Amino acid sequence: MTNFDAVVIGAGFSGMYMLYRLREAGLSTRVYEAADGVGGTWYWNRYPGARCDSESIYYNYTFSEELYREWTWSSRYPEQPEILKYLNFVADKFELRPDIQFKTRVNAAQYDEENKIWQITLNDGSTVTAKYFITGVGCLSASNLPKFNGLENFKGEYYHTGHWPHTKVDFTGKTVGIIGTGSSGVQAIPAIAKEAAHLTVFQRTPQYSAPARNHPYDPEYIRQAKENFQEIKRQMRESTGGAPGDIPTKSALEVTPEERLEKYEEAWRIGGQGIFTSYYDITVNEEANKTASEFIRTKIREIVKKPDVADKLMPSYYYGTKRPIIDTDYYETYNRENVSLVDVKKNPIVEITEKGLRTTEGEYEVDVLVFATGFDGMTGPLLKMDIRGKDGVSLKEKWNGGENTRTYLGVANAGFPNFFMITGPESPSVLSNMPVSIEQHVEWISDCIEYMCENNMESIEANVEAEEAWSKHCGEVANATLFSKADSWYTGANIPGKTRRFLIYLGGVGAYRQKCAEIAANGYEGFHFEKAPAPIQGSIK
Ligand code: N01
Repeated sequence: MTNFDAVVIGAGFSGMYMLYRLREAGLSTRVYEAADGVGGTWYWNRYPGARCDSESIYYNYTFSEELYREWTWSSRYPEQPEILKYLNFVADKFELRPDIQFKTRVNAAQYDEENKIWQITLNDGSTVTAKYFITGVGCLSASNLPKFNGLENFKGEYYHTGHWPHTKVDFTGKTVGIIGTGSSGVQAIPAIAKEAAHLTVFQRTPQYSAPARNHPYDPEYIRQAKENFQEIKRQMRESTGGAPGDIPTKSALEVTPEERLEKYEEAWRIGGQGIFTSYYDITVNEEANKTASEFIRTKIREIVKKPDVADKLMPSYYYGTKRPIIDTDYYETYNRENVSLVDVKKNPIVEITEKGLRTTEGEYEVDVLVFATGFDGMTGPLLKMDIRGKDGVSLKEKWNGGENTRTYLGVANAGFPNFFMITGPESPSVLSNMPVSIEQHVEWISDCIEYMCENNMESIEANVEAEEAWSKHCGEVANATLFSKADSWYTGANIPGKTRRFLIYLGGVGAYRQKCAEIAANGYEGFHFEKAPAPIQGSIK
């Protein structure tokens, strides 16, 4: 049986950097990746219009200044192929591929308490062992295809945005139906509408979206970013959301309506997430939230020419409590003659038929169905595997359908020694600029492993009390906001049977980093170690 010091799952941003760090530390490391290439999210999400909603000069690794200087982004919000190209560039530069086994899924992992080793079962039935078991599976990699009656009868083609084919899907001359208007749907709808003969959007919840106003970068702007790399990196790491920028200090309610409107108009003109970050209480105070929500509703009424369509597009939940979306011509697309909008909250989908789908109102015939129905977020990717810790207890059993989902810092689990999750539940993860949070976790984990090697430790495990306290803190921070009020994938409300819990730490990237650093500096407070009986042998330095 092959034995590694560390096994990492996933070759996206997380797994690639984890591999780099562990190899630098002298550990024999193997990454398993289900796809046939690197990229993670950016490998799978190839739907038309897919692009990032974090600004590209911040949506990259910062561990290597050389890398930062060598790579040049074309535009503010680059499309999926460019981000995938970047990740391939990183894999080439650091020669990562020889330690990644592609087209291989990890099905199960079991902690062998006696030998203090993880036994990891792959999809070909073989088993490898590793002292450290690390997941870099992302928060949004388990796609959610709701159980629609009759899908098997559909005679046309159908696709999920999170699992898009690698060859171009040609919509020319076809009638297309798309279900879902989250970030994926809002990006895909304008792109598909340009090609299809007719596009019908089946919308359950209308969304707030602001214009991205993507544009090619001015070479001088890029030159300055590269010049100021160290300062940008510091600001990203100390920020709230993972990108430089002013932390809002004012309440939306302490300024005059005129001043507020001017601020929102300016944010709308510049594009991006400016409305979301304009005042500190947008996601905390209902009245403050209403000012931003109403501003966007007014914009929708101005853009969408047909009043009945505009009415259907009016969102009513608290703005920002579902992922705030940025778009390119989303609302404008509803002015096209070849696009229609169906309200499936009012008239729910009853079944998928041979020729399309039926709502309570009638049947819609389509050649192609696109499911932009999202993901089983946060815990879904981890629970796709059968991960078992001490006493054979599985993560699924421990978390009990979401009722008991608890972690320590979002990186470790009581009962699961030597198991680390990169951007796991209850870390800042998806409510931050992901690469920043990924780098912080990877560095914390590799520092911890090096500490264990230096101190001859055989295992590390989170304490139950520390885990409970962290989970409680995480919940308290979330409950002080409006986030937990929304039916979103943030809370697990999109998955039937999943207990509603808000599993993202909202304390901010900088504060979280400091907390994790303090815990490490205090000898890994909240964890307990077991010493190795004899000095650790092997490839570890
Ligand atoms: O998924 P979603 P997504 N019948 O869950 C609808 C990241 N991301 O893939 O709101 C009818 O947001 C559902 O309706 P409702 C980003 O973090 C980033 O779009 O539940 N409709 C909703 O409209 C994002 O938040 C980027 O009522 C059904 C949609 O499907 C996350 O991924 C780009 C239904 C799902 O929306 C997920 O986004 C893309 C049903 N049975 C994604 N079930 C960028 O960086 C679900 N829906 C730009």
